[in-house]
Amino acid sequence: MGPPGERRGAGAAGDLAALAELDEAALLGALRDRFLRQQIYTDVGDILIAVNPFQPLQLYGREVSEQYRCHEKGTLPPHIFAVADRAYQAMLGRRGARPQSQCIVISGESGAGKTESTKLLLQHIMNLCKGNSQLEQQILQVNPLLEAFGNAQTVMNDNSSRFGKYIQLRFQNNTVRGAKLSEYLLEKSRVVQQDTGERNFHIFYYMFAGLSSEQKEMYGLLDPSFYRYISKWFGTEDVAQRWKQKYQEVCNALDMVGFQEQEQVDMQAILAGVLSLGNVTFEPQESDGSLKVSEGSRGWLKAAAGQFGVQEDELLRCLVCTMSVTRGEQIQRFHTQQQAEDARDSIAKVAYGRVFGWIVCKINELLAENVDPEVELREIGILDIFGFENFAVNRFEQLCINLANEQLQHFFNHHIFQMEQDAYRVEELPWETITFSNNEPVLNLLLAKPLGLLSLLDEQSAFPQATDKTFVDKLNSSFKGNLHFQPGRGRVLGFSIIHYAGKVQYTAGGFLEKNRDTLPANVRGLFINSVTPLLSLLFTATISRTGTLMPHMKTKIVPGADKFNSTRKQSAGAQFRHSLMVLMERMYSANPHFVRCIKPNSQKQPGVVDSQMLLQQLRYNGLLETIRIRRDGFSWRPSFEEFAERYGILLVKPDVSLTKGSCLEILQSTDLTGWICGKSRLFFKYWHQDQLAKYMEQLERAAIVIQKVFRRFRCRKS
Ligand code: AD9
Ligand code: MG
Repeated sequence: MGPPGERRGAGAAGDLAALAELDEAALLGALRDRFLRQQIYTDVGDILIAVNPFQPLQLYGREVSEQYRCHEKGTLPPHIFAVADRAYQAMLGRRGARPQSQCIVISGESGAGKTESTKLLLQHIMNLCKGNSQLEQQILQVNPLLEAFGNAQTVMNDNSSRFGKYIQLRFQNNTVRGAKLSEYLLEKSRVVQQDTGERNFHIFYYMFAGLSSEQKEMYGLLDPSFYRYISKWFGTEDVAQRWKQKYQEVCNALDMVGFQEQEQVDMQAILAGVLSLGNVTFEPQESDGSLKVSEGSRGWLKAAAGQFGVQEDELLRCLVCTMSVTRGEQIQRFHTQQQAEDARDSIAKVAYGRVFGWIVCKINELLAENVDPEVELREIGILDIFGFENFAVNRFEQLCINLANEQLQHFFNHHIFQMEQDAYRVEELPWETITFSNNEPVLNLLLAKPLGLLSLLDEQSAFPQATDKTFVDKLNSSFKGNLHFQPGRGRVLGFSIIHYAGKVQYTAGGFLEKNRDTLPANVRGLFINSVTPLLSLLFTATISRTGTLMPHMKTKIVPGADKFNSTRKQSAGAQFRHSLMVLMERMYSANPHFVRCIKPNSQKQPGVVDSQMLLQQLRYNGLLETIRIRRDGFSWRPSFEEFAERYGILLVKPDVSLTKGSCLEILQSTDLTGWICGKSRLFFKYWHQDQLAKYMEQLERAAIVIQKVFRRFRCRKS
């Protein structure tokens, strides 16, 4: 018996590990042909490749979901539901697996289909659980909320995730008991600035389309075209209709998650405040040259203060000057035009960021588990982060996003190549090493301490006199001759990094400021004293090391002496590095499943394949090497003990010893071929596990028949 695909013929194979010829052209051809026949899913052994169809396909109905429930690999075409099913069954320890936590890692560039895949995985897993408990429904329903506040249109994707998320579904036996959401690095800068062809977060547009005129009046909202932060373009009537519908979905989700009406009102008032604040501009006072609000934007300042529920003059003070206390004395320092504009934008970003953090907190409260302390808790984690990005202008955010993708690529390489090869070496099996492009050098360049890029950035951020220019100088001298680093060319201050997925040019402007991520002085005090209860709460809360909001510690702070600023907090880069580390730890402790999403063209068109683009993704995903290792390698490597314990039953005799001898006896009782016996473990191809599962099922069926016969026999006797 060979891999399942082989039996169906390699040409139409859903499993590329079964392809007879293996080179780039064959792989590209197979994927393209399948895609053009609307077969968007393809297996490479146990890894799923998903090519984005850019059109709704009839692939995800309830009946399909039922078909893939507890299915046997190879009997149905590759599907995202099959991955969910495998993870779920493996978590429960069915089909020959050891019961264990699982994680599903979805990767691919921006717009490749990660978020859609995540939703489908969740849908199928909830269906596997049963699909009708309140918690299961709630897990599915929080998504519109997250997308409205955390996604936006970019040039690469109309619904691009501007934050990363890891969803941990927690199970006891086969029932979901709770879920926890971790969010990573919301791209707050989008609130105040978007590049050509891009938009702000969806929620702002949904609000304008969905609010009634009375509501808009209540929030003090005018025509959307007035607001600088969102003034780009508003689209056609159709688009407005869709946004209106989306707004309704958001409201429903807010109700469902349990946001009080007052909280919802406050939240929208804060969003309105952010928009008004964005229109405030400054000009020098004639008397002393310090800044005042420009005549034309006085109204906006007043509106923002009203929407935030704070005093207008206090808000103004935060914008045009910094108050500090030195040796008991209050010192007032006036801002330059640039500093005032930066303060304005920082306030907008921090207010929005805290609203988002609070929503995630509330969702976590809603989905928190209700467990039986006697039963072991197991998890299925699903990781959906922002994909690799390479825009015309790449900033600090892109660097963090691409770092996360490097880390994931490393996780993939580690599981697919390194672990496999290490196992062969230890067991002294002959194996010509498969070369794969190891991205450790790039990770080192970014993460090493004390000389990696993020450390150098932190070092510079700690110097008040340092600038983006001194930071770049530092990089240029530290990374001279590094193969993955190139100094910037031309007039723009910047540098390039050669990532696993290609070279990206970064603009250094704003790196220091974004990394410091300081709250403008006195803002915390200002907002804590807001008459809008939610805003006050958001700023009394503390932010944990991992960036989650912990709303407690209600202490009043007197405006003017802001303690928050004086305590040193972690830089944005350090926080991100830390949360990535926590994430990786979680993932390394679980059994991984991989979904590699591929974007077939950059015009987001259905039925179109740009071969060059496809090829590039196959290359940097290391898919050719993956296929080889999955075809020639042995991805399942149980120890003798593990194997004999699980499959000893196939010998149908009492007391099977957990030794190599028993393992060989078991295997000889089957017709499995192609496995290898090492020094302490057995080496199997990925499909052997399915074949063994069949023997187990046969045995189970036989046992049931024997039981029935036995019962009938007993009945007759009595
Ligand atoms: V980003 O890194 O967040 O910018 P993703 O998450 O990889 O990116 P996303 O899932 O948002 O991409 O997919 C982009 C668009 O492709 C979606 O909005 C859909 O219009 C389209 N898409 C993706 N997958 C499917 C699918 N299985 N069926 C139909 C799909 N359309
Ligand atoms: Mg996404």
